[in-house]
Amino acid sequence: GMVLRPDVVAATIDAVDREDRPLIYLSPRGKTLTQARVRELSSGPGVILICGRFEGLDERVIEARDIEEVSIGDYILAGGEVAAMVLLEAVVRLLPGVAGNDLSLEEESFESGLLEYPHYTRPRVWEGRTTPDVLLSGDHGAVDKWRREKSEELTRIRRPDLWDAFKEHKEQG
Ligand code: 4H3
Repeated sequence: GMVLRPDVVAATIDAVDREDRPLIYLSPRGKTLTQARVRELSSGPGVILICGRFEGLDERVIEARDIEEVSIGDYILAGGEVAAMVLLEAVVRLLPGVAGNDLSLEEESFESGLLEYPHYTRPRVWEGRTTPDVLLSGDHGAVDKWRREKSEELTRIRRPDLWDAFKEHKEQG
């Protein structure tokens, strides 16, 4: 099949002023991107993203330029570009000054290790469905407790893998 030539890819990499930024090749062979890795990348000097098409890069340039392979999940795309945009968006939303980034990041899914609790807004009743009374009670302690319980229940039911990891982590402190 078609493979991108190592000399051409190396010349491209060598023409970039990359300082100490890691070279990341979006590839289904890579370690799956996690929020922990996203957080690390967001606190670093930046990244250089390499996107393949066809059968991707020649193995030798991956070795010679110490390219890290990262996957966004277990599926195949026609090219790495959309995967690169996924990584970019995940990282950029954590940068200081990006809209909403200081408000509630640590209470979101994966930062806590739990899935996010359900959200509600106006109107209080919509198509016969009501917002849970506790959320309108003004009792912040009760609201926090309800959210915590919903997060744990959702995680247990939908993501037993995350739930097991969460419990493991809690036991160790
Ligand atoms: C990344 C890239 C899936 C992912 C990708 C992923 C095409 C890489 C080609 C391109 C190679 C085949 N598919 N899961 N596809 O992150 O250049 O691997």
